[in-house]
Amino acid sequence: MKRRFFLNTAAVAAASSLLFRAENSFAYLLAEDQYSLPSLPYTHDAFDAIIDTQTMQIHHGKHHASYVANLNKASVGLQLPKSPAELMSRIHTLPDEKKSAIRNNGGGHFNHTLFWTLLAPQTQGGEPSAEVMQAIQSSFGSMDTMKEQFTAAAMSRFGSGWAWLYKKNNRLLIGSTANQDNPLMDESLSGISGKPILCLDVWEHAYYLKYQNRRADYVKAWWNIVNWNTVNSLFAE
Ligand code: MN3
Repeated sequence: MKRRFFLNTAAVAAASSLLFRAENSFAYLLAEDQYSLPSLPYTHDAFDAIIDTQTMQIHHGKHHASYVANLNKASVGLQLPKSPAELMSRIHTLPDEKKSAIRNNGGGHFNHTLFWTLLAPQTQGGEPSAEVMQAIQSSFGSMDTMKEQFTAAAMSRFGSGWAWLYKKNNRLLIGSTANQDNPLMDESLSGISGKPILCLDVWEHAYYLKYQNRRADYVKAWWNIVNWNTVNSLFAE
């Protein structure tokens, strides 16, 4: 009974909460295949008006899959945390010869796994909770201002990277990171630190087939498929 409820009504939120669970969530996985590609909680054509089917197929099945495969390769011989979130917080402590491969591919795995849970087909993403709205208002003044600042972060990230809304000391902040860095990494690597509750992939592979050079159109359309239910869960954890 409990399990059915979990799968049917909270699958997406649960998937994202797995990312942040520090203990034995992935303990059953074999050491040589420590990390695995999560399946998507929707079909590849779920966002067709906003993110086209082919982009979803390539982005998840090729790009994300490569990060997982390369992370597993780079992990051989190392005792790494099975939780992707815990792995992020340890990257700065890794030996130099392994650090960049695990930073890039582990970051890629963590970021994409989180990103998928933060998308929902239009009308299915819910609304910000009262707590999230209050935090947005106290940190930015209004939802519109938060969206403007987030969009500016996404637009001003030169080259490949991510835009983030993240929680730090009970405040919400907005920033961006290069490549596959994220706010769970040590600030000396990523430039920002905190707990991410919303993210947007602004690598060209995320939008080029449909939008080409028009990143602004992609960012504007993406707001329509934000999964606020996941944002609410991440904020509340
Ligand atoms: Mn990507």
